[in-house]
Amino acid sequence: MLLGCLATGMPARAGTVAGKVELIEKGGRRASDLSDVIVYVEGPKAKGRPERVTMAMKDKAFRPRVAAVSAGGVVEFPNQDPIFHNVFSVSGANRFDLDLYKRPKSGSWTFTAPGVARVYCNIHPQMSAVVLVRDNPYFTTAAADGSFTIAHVPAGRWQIKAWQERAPEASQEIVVGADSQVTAQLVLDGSQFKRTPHKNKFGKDYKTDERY
Ligand SMILES: [Cu+2]
Repeated sequence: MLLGCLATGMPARAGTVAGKVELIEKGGRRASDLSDVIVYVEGPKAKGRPERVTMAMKDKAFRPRVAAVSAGGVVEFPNQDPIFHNVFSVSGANRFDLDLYKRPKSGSWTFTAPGVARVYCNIHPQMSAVVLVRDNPYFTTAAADGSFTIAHVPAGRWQIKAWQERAPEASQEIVVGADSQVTAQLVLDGSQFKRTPHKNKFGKDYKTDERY
């Protein structure tokens, strides 16, 4: 058993964190689809397994719009539209620019810096996505009904956090024991959210006419 744990890189003393997340939208309404919420454990530092996540560009939108990887994870950005897109980010150390390509070409980026990387298209201002880069592999995307399960979390006292782009992070302290399950309930408050326009890759406003 111990050998097996070492071989897979999983902690020998670990438990499961499960629970539910809710999101309060503007006007106090509860969100009915929570599948763009990332839930993660903060505290334990561990290298993730090599990951490759796909975020396609289709009908001038990123699909999915939100993804999480551990540092060193690769996100693939295939263009499934017959028009050019230009994926880029100016988020700190995760800054990148994949330049112009269209279907059937694809580009990818290795995200190395833990944090929130905001991803845009330099041509279409309405295209936006987020890659949450973590310093451990203990994260998951919530199900549409808000439920989540994170397995193999090392034993210890940590914070469980929920992230969604329209709300400040929600967090709760958890104590994970070996071979046990901890339950968490997280409520995100997105009632104060205000959308602000972003700049293009040159730090300028977008022009309204699309040239490609
Ligand atoms: Cu585009």
